[in-house]
Amino acid sequence: MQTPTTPCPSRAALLVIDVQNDFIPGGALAVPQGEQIVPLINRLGSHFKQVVIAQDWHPAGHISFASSHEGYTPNDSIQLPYGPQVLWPDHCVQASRGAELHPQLHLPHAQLILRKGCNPDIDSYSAFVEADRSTTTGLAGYLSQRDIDTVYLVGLALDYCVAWSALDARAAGFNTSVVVDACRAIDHNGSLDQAIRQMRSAGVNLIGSSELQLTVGHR
Ligand code: VGL
Ligand code: ZN
Repeated sequence: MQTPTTPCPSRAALLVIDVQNDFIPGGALAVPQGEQIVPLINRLGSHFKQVVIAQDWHPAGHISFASSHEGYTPNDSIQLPYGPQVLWPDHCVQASRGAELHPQLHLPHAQLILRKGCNPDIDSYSAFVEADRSTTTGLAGYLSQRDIDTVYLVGLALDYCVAWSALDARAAGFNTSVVVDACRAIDHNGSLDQAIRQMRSAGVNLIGSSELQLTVGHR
């Protein structure tokens, strides 16, 4: 009757990406409807034994902030030593209210909160590898050492941090699915279409939460 989308759910982890005040309407880098995914993420999370929460966590004056570059405004793009960088409003500054996880996010059994984007000179959309494409966060090693071979991603924003994390999870060899209805996108300048194309061609599964088999228990 039920067809699992993953061959071995007990070796799966849920990766909850950047569900933080600054990415919710009212925050500094609001993702439209970002608040709507929180109840679904809580429900999905309760079925996973392994939950990892990623948190965008920038020092003040971070290189990805438009305010750090004279004459630039948010959504401009600049060239940095590691490649093109979109400039953002100041957001998720370490220890600020905006950087806190959404107050309704309820994942008490999550064992790892991974903070990324902490390097003042390198952005990190991905929870696995920073934007220089070589500095790792250690997350792939953490998951492998816990015998995880499958990851499901949810959170914000689908076209930036979720997509980059999913692509890197796939590149690191994990079976990788993005639960699309548990994500919301920024979607500027075609970023969402591009992210979806890239994920598809890399072998990332794009699924709906109803396709996730929850009753046979990840927990
Ligand atoms: C994000 C832009 C800048 C995200 C983080 O979480 O998708 N987007 N920093
Ligand atoms: Zn950021």
